Amino acid sequence: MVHTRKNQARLTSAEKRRFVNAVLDLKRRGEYDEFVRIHVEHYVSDGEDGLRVAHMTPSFLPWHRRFLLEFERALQRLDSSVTVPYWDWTADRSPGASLWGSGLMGGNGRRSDRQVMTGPFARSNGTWIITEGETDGDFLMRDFGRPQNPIELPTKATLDWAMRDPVYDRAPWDSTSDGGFRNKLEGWTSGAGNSKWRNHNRVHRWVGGHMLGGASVNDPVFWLNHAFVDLLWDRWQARHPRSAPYLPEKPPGPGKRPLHGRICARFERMPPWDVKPDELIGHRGIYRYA
Ligand SMILES: [Cu+2]
Repeated sequence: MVHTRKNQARLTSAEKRRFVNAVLDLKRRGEYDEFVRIHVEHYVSDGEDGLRVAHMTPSFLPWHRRFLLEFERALQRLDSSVTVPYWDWTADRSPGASLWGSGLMGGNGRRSDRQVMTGPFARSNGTWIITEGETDGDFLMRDFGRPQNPIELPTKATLDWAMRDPVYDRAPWDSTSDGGFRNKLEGWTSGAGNSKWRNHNRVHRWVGGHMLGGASVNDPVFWLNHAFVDLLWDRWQARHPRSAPYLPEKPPGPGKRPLHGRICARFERMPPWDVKPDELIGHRGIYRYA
């Protein structure tokens, strides 16, 4: 059956409760931390060696699509009514948004140690204990808007600038790609200061705390950000029906150092699932966005 992912702002309190309970249940079973580990393991950047499958790479979108699906399936094994909601950060832009209420994500970290004190993921509730990734403590941390060096969530205009680009991605297919929808949405730039972070990356910066690094999955809002990013790939395809939905088609050849073996072309397999970007270009028959 096709399931529907909804905007978090339109969830009923019962839907929020069921989503949160399934996430907490997954955590108690030890399965949640497996998702944190997978994300940490696949966090390879330009400057490192090896295949970049998840970030700074064309397969940023299909890799996270599959990652979300795995997570959603795990939740649905516990409660078949649950789907991953999405956070439209061009609309819900303040710490007062219902997203951060105690029925869903809980609020900001406190000033002293950035520890989240409200909602289901507060350490004091006893379930949300951080075990994966480097942290100052075993509690979830957030630092909304980074008051010591303020940053805003991405604007509609910056998102539209990414959505307008008719080319999926461009060589050198990394964080320095100077055009192409993928990097404009993922958000790496050569800019300085606050202009360094755009769209998806800027959301991670704005939330702060655990959302900053490879262990960002420790903050459940990770999934709501990525569900919106996933929806944006759909919208981009609908807006550019004549564009290739994924690039590159073919892997860069052995002569093309340093690209060879660093990225996944359309028909190459993405670890850890043995699935090709091509198989994740659509999701009809699995889920839809409302
Ligand atoms: Cu990621």
